[in-house]
Amino acid sequence: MKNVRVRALANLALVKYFGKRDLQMNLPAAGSLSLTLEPLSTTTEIAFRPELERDMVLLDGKKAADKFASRVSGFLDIVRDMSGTSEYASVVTENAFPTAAGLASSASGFAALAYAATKALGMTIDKEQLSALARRGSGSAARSIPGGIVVWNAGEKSDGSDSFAYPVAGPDDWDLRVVIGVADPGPKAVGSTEAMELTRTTSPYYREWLDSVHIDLMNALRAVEQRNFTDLGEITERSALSMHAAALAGRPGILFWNGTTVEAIHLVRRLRQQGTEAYFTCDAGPQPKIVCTKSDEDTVASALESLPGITRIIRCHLGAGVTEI
Ligand code: 2P0
Repeated sequence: MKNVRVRALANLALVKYFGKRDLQMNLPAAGSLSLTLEPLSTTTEIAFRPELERDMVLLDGKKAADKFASRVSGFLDIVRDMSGTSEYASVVTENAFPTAAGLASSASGFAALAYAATKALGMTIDKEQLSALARRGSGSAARSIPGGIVVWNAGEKSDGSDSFAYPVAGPDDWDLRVVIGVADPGPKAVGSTEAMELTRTTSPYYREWLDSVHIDLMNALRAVEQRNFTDLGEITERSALSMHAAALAGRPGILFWNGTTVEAIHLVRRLRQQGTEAYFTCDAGPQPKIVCTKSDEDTVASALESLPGITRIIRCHLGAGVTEI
């Protein structure tokens, strides 16, 4: 069967996904909204071959660790079930950014894998079904299929067919920028799935967190429609702080931040006082991510770059959905 090579971008949630309604099907307890981030890309090449006795997975030029390889194989089993093939595949995947450091490599990774595998097997599948499929690999991967500004519906069905992401603005519709500071390039201390489950089952603030997501998502959608950056930015920062507050209140408390992350929050507040419209967000790792518009990007980038503990900055803009290359 044919070789297929695809490229997918990571995404940054402005309204966060943190908590599942179904662990097995990877269904979120609430919707979320994200920006698709160029140039944070994963490139994946796949070929299904009759002579293979198992899936072969290369990650960033090396044989993948067992944990990662079995996650890829588990996902390919779902695709094999859907398509009716029993062939194993060789998968060569490369991330253009630090893997598993809270920079959403699983989002671009499983979006790329879902598209590459279904294409290679000649499956007819629309973008919404593809998004729902990518979700099975990693929840946030659902949001790396469409491109631009994206909403992922929680959905209600138990089979997950209504839990997919769709675009609410194209990559060229609004020139938003994200400046990411790398505060620790190493792998994250707690996995997202584990952190979400611990928060769901032990945090006294989990219910309140979920209630707040519904309101934030509605208001964020309106802000996108109206291109109201102040509203979107305020919702973004609030959503991140609320998510981390719910996780911090888990038992044991989950702390993704390091000292540099906290300094970045202070920095963003100082920038705003000085008239630069910048908003903080952060995911399941310590890297601060600052959302701004094009006119403030240089100011934000040089401020973040000079923060002690930041080893590198990555400047991002809105990018496209998954594509064959
Ligand atoms: C998000 N995160 O909305 C949230 C905010 C991290 C914090 O989606 O368990 O790798 O595979 O569905 O998608 C990262 O978690 O988790 C994530 P699974 P995923 O971006």
